[in-house]
Amino acid sequence: MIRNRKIRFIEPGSRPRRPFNAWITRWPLLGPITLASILDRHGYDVAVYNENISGPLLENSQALADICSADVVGISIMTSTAMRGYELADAVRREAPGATIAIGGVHATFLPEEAAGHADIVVRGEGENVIEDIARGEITGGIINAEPPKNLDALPPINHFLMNDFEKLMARCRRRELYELPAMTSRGCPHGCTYCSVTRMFGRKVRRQSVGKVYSDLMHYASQGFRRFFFYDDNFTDDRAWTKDLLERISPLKFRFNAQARVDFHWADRSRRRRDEDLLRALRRGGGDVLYVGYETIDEETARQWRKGYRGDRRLEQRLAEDTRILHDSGFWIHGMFVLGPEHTARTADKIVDFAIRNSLESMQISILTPAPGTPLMDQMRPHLLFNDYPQDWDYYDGTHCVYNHGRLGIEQVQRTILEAHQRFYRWGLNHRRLRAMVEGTIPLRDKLSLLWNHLGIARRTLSEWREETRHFLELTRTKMTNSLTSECRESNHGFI
Ligand code: B12
Ligand code: SF4
Repeated sequence: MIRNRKIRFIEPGSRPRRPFNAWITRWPLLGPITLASILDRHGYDVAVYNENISGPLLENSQALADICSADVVGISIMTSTAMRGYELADAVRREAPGATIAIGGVHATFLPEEAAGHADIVVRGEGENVIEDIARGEITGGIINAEPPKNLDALPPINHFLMNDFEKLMARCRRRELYELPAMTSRGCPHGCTYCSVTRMFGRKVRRQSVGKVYSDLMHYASQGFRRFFFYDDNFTDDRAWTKDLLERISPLKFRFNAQARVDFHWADRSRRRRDEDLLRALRRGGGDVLYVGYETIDEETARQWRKGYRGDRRLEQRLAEDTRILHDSGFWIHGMFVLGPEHTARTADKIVDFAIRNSLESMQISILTPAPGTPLMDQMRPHLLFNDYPQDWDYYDGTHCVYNHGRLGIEQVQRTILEAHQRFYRWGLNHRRLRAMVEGTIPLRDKLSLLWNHLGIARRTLSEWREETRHFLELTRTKMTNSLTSECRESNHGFI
């Protein structure tokens, strides 16, 4: 009976020309694949379509026929993919009126009524505890508040091969062992940054898998030929004892991994006197080599305002430089993530790039502070939003488009500033640290050259598409501004214009 139930999940594609598409096409969201893995284990006929990997589904008649013949179609949306998700849901509804459409994901969690306009079922929160009821046909409609799974050890290892065209993605990476296979060992974050959806979505109390469970999942992935991982955890190093324990267990296996961490995670005390050398060593020995570091800002006042929780007495910039040096001395490649807010100017972006170049960050990105539904920032910014024609304007809520009237710079200048900042940084292309990383380390030179070639190619393509996107976005902004001025005039002229 269950075996006859056919379930298809979809991760809608990122909009063309979105600057970070090269990475989005590499790393799928884990939500749909996790839910599919649960159903697969229970014997359902299940598959995941990821438009970032397979291309536009509405132009793929074979994929569309497969999706439309499913009993349940589950669509996962974040804010920047919400509109595309609705387009897909509407198309499935037209083609296959009998299929049950379920929408979930972080955007649907905070705007369930909007999503309900395109689906039979909207799931708020984590879907593990309700997905089987939906698949079995026991839940057929409504907005469901799902209880989060308490015991993450009960989840099966993720079956990435349930994703259609996963092999195509592997082929792009030349060899399976070079692909950073996504994994996630925890849910939730103890911090509460005003712009972030994570604590509101997954909670402040972090739920973590046991070291034994993570170890056995990694061994399972290794048996499929994977040797590199990307731990999607929002703060991989937060629980020191757990992190050391895991890394000690996996160090003999010689895996490599990327992870997200705070820049100051290596201090064992709040006054920055005692360094946690054991943790740094364990990270290296366990195979950590790329760290995604959310610096967000190098400016004291902004750090306070955004509740970054940086500690210490000296100037923030000096402390961040010291932290960066410590991470570099331990051999990590650092991708620095920064944010430009409404209180900032072009000078702020310049200072960030100076900081990134001076401290030899291997790569970096500056995002535009963007409000997401359900966050305190959204409440503060609502009156200033120019892009508020929903759902289509959600397309621009991706941190690379300024969706509000930026009081200090104006939207046009923000866009130019952000683009020029990246151009300036990436013009340096090969900094000495990257060159050194090329010659040192364990990856064969041939693979390094190909990785480097890929990275440079991605940077070049990304910047050229970004210039094009900026032109398009600025035209749209001008039209919106003219329309909003015209309607203000109309109101002040009592409708005579
Ligand atoms: C990995 C990651 C990325 C990767 C890959 C993303 C991709 N393919 O889109 C990269 C680095 C490229 C990236 C980019 C971006 N990201 Co990101 N990313 C993440 C991260 C760290 C993990 C995602 C994940 O796999 N989570 C774990 C799984 C289990 O959770 P989930 O996918 O949400 O699924 C659960 C539920 O949502 C639900 N569910 C989901 N789908 C469905 C479907 C059905 C039918 C049901 C029933 C339930 C259900 O059940 C699932 C299981 O519990 C999250 C933070 C986080 N902790 O989730 C941010 C996050 C998703 N990203 C975020 C943002 C803002 C971005 C960017 C806009 C940032 C930028 N400036 O570049 C871009 C845009 C990407 C895009 N697609 O357009 C925000 C999204 C906020 C929002 N409201 O949309 C998040 C939440 C982080 C944050 N700080 O708030 N990201
Ligand atoms: S930005 Fe990072 S540290 Fe802040 S709440 Fe979100 S996940 Fe936690």
